[in-house]
Amino acid sequence: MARKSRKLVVVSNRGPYRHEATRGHERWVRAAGGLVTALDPVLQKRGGVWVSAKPAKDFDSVTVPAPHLAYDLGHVSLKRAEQRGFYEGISNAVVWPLLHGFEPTIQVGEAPWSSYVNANQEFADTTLSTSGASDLIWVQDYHLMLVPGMLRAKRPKARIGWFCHIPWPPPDTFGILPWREEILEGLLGADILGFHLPEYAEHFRQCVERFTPYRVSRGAVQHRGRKVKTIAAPIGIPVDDLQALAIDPDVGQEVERIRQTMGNRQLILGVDRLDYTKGIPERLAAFERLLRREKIARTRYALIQVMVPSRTDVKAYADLKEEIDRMVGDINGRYADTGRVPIHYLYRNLSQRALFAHYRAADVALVTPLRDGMNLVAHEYAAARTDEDGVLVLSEFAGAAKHLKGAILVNPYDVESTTNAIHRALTMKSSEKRKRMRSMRGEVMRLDVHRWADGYLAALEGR
Ligand code: ADQ
Repeated sequence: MARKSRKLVVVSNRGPYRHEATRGHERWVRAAGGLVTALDPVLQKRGGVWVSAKPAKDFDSVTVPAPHLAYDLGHVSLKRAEQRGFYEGISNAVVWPLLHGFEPTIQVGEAPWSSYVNANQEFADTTLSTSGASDLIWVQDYHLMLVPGMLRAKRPKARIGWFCHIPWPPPDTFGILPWREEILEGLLGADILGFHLPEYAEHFRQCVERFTPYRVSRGAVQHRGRKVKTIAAPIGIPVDDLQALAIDPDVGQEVERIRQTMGNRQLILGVDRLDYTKGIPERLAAFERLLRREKIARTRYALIQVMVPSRTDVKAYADLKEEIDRMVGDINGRYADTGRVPIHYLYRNLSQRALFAHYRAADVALVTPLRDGMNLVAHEYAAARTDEDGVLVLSEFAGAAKHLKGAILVNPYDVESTTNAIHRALTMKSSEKRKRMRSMRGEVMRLDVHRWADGYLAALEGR
């Protein structure tokens, strides 16, 4: 079968696992975040190689049992200074905010662009030495936008894909980047460029038309005698595995424990990487308004906010952490009674089991990013609710909103209407909840991550 014979080589900045062995004590950790959630099950199923940066000791991670890895790990070693410039300086302080449309947050000029170029070259070199001419190479995300071009220069006939896990903005925003032409040129080294939504792909093509001499027609760019296709490929989650986890009896016991601990109040849940794109302060403000407005809210409702520490070395993230700490303290100080606080705030990773127990225990999930490529927490919540209970309040600015029509959609900048949406979710009739959840679950199954990968890789192989 031609399909199985081509080895898959995934290339991303952050890899899936790190193994530690200190004084006879072994520990495996798995990286937190959407990219690993999505791609690990794909590689576990297909096999192949995952090339990534050698993980730093302090990366955002969850301790996991030793995995049975069905694929190989390849590592790129970057010098500390180069890693800082490339990862913190350019990728996270400039490219991430800009592609999310947060222009005022970008900090151009603090790190040299050469660190991004050099790091991308290291990734390209390791990929070339780890792969063969007929392998499928699938580069991931905004850290590695020059890698497709660097691979193409050495291997003109290779099949190279790139996938964008975050939004792609219109040309007026993208055009702010001082290195816009180089980035587009780098990406156009690929055969297939994938985006979550048609509108992100459309924005990308508009950027090509504005900032390069290449012609765009019918979803493809004519690049130096080759055709580069742009496609919308909305990502999903490994639905079968996660549904099995959701109905595991241990998870069921944990659900009971959470409910009892929370005094059988109705539970509202937020789960995020700590990031300013996720709209956490706005969400806290909406919950505060509910507490202020409805006297009974204090005794009846509780918010559990779980946040994974993320990018703690970038200033904007440290500032946000302080702001959230202060808000949670203020709200709890004002509305708590002895033995009962309105916001339970966990600043750490949960194991997948604990996370799914929280999804099952939550009457309402709040997924209210200010901008998000897709958002897999929304998918996970629906997958966990095999009981067809629970309501999702979802930002219209998450890619997931284009798919999960059973959610209550909100504009997270509009605090008042978010408060109303939370209230509506908490008081919704069971029959309406069931109807909405059923529709979302159908869509989450349709967007299963294995289908996503099969569809993308079929396009990459030209099938
Ligand atoms: P992220 O910004 O990381 O991903 P998201 O898609 O929501 O966002 O994925 C987060 C993942 O981390 C989920 O699988 C969630 O379960 C996990 N997680 C979050 N908080 C956790 C906690 N406290 N403990 C344990 N696990 C936790 C990027 C883009 C998204 C896009 C994905 C995939 O920003 O828009 O959906 O890539 O393409």
